[in-house]
Amino acid sequence: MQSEDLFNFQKLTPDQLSFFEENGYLIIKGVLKHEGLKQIQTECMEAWRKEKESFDPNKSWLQNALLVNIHHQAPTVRKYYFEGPLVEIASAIIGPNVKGATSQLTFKMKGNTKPFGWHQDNGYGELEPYNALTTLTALDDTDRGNGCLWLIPGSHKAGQIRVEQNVDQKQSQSEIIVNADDKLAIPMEIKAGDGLIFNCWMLHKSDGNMSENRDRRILFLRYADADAVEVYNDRKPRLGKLVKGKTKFAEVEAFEADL
Ligand SMILES: O=C(O)CCC(=O)C(=O)O
Repeated sequence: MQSEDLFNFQKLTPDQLSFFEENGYLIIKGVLKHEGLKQIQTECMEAWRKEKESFDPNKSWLQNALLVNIHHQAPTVRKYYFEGPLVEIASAIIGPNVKGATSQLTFKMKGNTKPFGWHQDNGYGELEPYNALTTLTALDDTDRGNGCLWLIPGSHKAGQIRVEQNVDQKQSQSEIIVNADDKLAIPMEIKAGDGLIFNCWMLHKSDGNMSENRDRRILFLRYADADAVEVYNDRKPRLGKLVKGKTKFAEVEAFEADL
């Protein structure tokens, strides 16, 4: 099937771009077409069932809710991540040279009542330059009942928030929780197939999925400048597929080039 039958290619308007700049986030309606949503749901569930059991309160967030590198297992996700509408959208924000930085499922299935505290995505694995873009594509309708995301518009303007973690916390990949004022937060209630994009410094969180019969499945894809480096890792280049433009790093150029 052609990409155009699966995805809704679109260019951000000047109004959308200035909304993003001011508020640090943007909801983009219907990035996935009906057929694209169906294919991605099916492929992701196949991968999920292979690796994950049902929610266990004694397991970590990572074990219960994340499945990394989903584009290795799901061909429609791969197409969407590498060549879908999000690439041009990311480029309008990041610039002409863009790489994929992360692909994962963040699934909060029914019964997963664990909240996820306030944080910035650049708090986990700091990248520079500071223009990486998180994109969340909803695979279910998501609202307050099933653990939608909340964010604080404009909070990206505070820049990088440094959270001290001791060695044990770092090694156990424990959550990085930042102080934030819940009263300023707004819920990101979006429909299956819609996209939510936000700045790497955006403060966001989610509550537990309190619904008895609705999953809250999200496809998380992050993009960065093609030359972005990992500040926490001796400033080595983040390895991710070059999806647009060029890079000065040979290892980035070669990374997943044949995938
Ligand atoms: O899946 C969620 O509810 C939270 C995910 C999130 O905030 C993240 O992955 O950065």
